[in-house]
Amino acid sequence: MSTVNECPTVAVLGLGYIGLPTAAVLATNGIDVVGVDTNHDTVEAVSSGTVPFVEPDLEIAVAGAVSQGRLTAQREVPDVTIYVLAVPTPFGENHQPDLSFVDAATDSITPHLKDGNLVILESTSPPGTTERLANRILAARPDLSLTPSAGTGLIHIAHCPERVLPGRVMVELVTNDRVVGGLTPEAAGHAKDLYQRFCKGRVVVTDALTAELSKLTENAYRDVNLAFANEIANVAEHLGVDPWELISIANLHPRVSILNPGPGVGGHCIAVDPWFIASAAPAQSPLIQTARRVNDSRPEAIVRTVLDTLGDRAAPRIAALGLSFKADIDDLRESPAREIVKRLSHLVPTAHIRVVEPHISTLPSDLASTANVELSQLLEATEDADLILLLVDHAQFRDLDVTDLRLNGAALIDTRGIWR
Ligand code: SAJ
Repeated sequence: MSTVNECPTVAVLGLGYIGLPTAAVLATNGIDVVGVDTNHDTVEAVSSGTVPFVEPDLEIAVAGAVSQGRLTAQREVPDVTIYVLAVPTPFGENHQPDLSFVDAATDSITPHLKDGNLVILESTSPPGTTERLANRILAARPDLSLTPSAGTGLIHIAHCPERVLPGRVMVELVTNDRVVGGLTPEAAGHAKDLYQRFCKGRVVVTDALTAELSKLTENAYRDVNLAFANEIANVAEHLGVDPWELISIANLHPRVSILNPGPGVGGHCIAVDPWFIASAAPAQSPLIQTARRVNDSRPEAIVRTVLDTLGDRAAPRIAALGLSFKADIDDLRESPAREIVKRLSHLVPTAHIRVVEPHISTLPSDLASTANVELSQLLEATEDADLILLLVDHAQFRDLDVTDLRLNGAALIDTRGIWR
């Protein structure tokens, strides 16, 4: 049997935080890759070798792959041998998974599928999504099947969840171990062959359901650990203890390793994925659901601290440092910093909130439409501030001389513990 990987051509659907780096790494490793995105601006940006978001070392990889002709971008789905789906999997009402992007991407490739093609779902997905994808394809294409059968073409389908850390994507894509879950062992084998072209870590093979759940388990594990740190911070702050000193002392124990508390847990992964477990097994996942709620309540705790600190000060000037969901990136998705600024702007309408976010050039629409919030520069925001609220530990803020800020007489709330 000829394998799909002898001389593969790959289409990556979704040129976002995961799809574009994956497309670039595949192309850099000698594979012809077509990036597909429904967003015209994204297609234009990638076609000209640029990157529409911040991720270290990505632009140089994209520019190189585009200039070599290995990576192209377009809105139409091409005929290739391997389709990689890297589209969003958000949640909707009541934290129920929204698979509309997966469905749309599936439907868009279905007419193009041919005997021997491989479809890989990379999007972090609720249990059963890979099977659902297969059923959708097979319902529309009765001429295809997952196992050899007379009169039908063979289609291979696998799930290979991404596990890379934003900010380190280009490194971790290559060095992390990968898990490949096939709907059939043959599908898993073909997917493994593809990832082994660039992945220096182990490529572990399993079934699709286990692969789906493994990714969700990893992020739920981290979320539960973050919830512990944030709950300890709540306890410490309530009792007048410095949470970072407390945790650093507790961490001296050889079998204790508590994470850093913060203003909450954001991003499109850890703040979302545990709900996919909760949705699939609600009665079996009380700890995971409680952890989500603990982390989701942290912005409210920070807002209360800010209100207590401001007291009855009239028309307070607040410098809010950072808006992204974590350090040194521009991603505002599910960002607790953004949530805190939004709540403050509503709760203290007389406040003037200057947001300093070095990685963006315009405020997101929910804040831009708020009269008392503006995007500002560090010095401008802090020089006459009544309160400096550190929300994200960007390098630019870590390197600040905090003594200078204090000299201006502003109150200081450091939600990341970087200026202790
Ligand atoms: N955070 C803290 N304290 C810490 C560490 C993180 O408050 O000590 C906060 C961050 O500020 C952020 C949130 O937690 O708001 C999540 O950040 P993160 O760096 O822990 O993780 P993500 O969301 O950037 O990436 C995670 C990673 N998963 C795990 O580490 C298990 C990554 O490997 C996944 O690929 C990614 O989710 C994903 O795409 O699912």
